[in-house]
Amino acid sequence: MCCTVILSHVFFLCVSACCHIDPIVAENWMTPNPKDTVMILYGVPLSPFVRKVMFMLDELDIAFEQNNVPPASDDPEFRAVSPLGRIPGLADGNLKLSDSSAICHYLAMRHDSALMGGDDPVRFARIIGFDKYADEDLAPPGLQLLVERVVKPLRFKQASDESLVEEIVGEKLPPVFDVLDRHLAENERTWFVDETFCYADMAMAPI
Ligand SMILES: N[C@@H](CCC(=O)N[C@@H](CS)C(=O)NCC(=O)O)C(=O)O
Repeated sequence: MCCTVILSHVFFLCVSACCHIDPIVAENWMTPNPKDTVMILYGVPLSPFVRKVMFMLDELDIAFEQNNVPPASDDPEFRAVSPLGRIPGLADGNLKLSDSSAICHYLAMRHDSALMGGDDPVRFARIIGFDKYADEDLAPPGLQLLVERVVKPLRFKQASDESLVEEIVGEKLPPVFDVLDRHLAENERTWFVDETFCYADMAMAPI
């Protein structure tokens, strides 16, 4: 075990040397600042993924500054946090994170919150399931609708594609919502996982 740790450290130092990465800098990149540092959230609140993180920050009562960068912005400060240009990104001192789920997990764990399910494995698994459902099943048609009905007309002064809107509303969204309606009806639940508000509800709500 000890040998594995030493070998992995040596490997990391060799890779760092070959790639000219200073291991101290690499470690700083991953090190959060003390809890009183003001975090910076990158991304406009129109994005449901940004709103999910805002939800979590608010629930945990964390003060933050918001840099309202649009998706795919070339702003170098933003690209240092989110290299692919996706929003949201979060900087907590030297720590830079992108992806709303990664950010929310980090925030909840750092603040020792039960919003991620605490130490109950079933609750945790259900929360992850809903997060992925929101991300992979609900978000694609939901975002398409947002683009057609909000972004195109308001931001780009373009007409929305009405046949696409019809397809999203008539065919793509109903089966995704049916699963959720059935789940809530069958289980007579107030919130998606159980009777307690948690991260799963934050993942669903913005979309
Ligand atoms: N799974 C990611 C999705 C983030 C995402 O796709 N954000 C969109 C805006 S809603 C974006 O930045 N798109 C720009 C791009 O993909 O270039 C998350 O949860 O953060």
